[in-house]
This record gives sequence, structure tokens and C-alpha cells, in this order.
Amino acid sequence: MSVPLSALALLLAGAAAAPAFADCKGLKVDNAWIPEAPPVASVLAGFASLVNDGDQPLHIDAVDGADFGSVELHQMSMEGGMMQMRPLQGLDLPAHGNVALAEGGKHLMLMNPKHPFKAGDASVVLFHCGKQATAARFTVKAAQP
Ligand SMILES: [Cu+2]
Repeated sequence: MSVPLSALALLLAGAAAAPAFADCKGLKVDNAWIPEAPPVASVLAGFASLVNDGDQPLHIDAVDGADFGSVELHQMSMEGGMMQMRPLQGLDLPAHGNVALAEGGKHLMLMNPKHPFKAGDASVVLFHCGKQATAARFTVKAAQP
């Protein structure tokens, strides 16, 4: 987390105020969604397509959201026949490249939701790249059977 906590608190508190950060240059977050989970779930997954429209590579160094205790980037992989998850320290997006946050691969772990979410709800998640951050609206949808 390279963003001063005071700046973050200001951003999260100031819903009506102008954003404290400029957007991450070139970053677009498409098809952002959260599979609906039981109301007691202490962690939710977040999926999206991250697109870098810019001419420069992007590095996402932190993710957070006001509705969650914390947000982690995870990588899922098969190890010894078992699905394993490990946290990622950040995410690189090449110029004009994209990275999928999807089931079975890289994804967001939205830890300790501050209230239950049901299908149709939405939550804003911030992707930080240095001093900038891009806000993305994640919609809660019924998980695919
Ligand atoms: Cu995970």
C-alpha cells in the first residue's frame, strides 16, 4: 500500500467530493462482477477484465474498497492435484494488453464484507497504480451453477 492512509480515508469519506486521485492512465475495468455468496460469507470473489488502453505498461500495486476490510489479488493454480491460491504482490498490464480476473486464475478476494451482498447490489473497488487509482463498479450476480 503506497497510498497514505489519510488520503485514502479522505477518498472513501468524500463520496460527493471530487476524486482525490486521477485515474490510472489507460486502465479500463470491464465486466466487473461478484458471484453472489451466502450472506454469512466472510470473503467474496471479484472477477473482471482489466484492459490497458495506454502506450505505457501499468502496474497495479494495491486494490481496496470501502465495503471490505481488505482486498487481495490472488492467483489460483493446480499444485499436486489440488487447487491452491496465493496472494499476488501486484499485477502488471503491458501496453495495449489485458489481464482477466476469472474463475480458476487471477482474481480478487474481497475480504470481510462490511454488510451482506445479494444479486443486484454493487460495490466500488479501487485499483491503485502508484499515486493514481481507477474506481470500478462491481455488480453482484447469481453465481453460475
Ligand atoms: Cu483467492
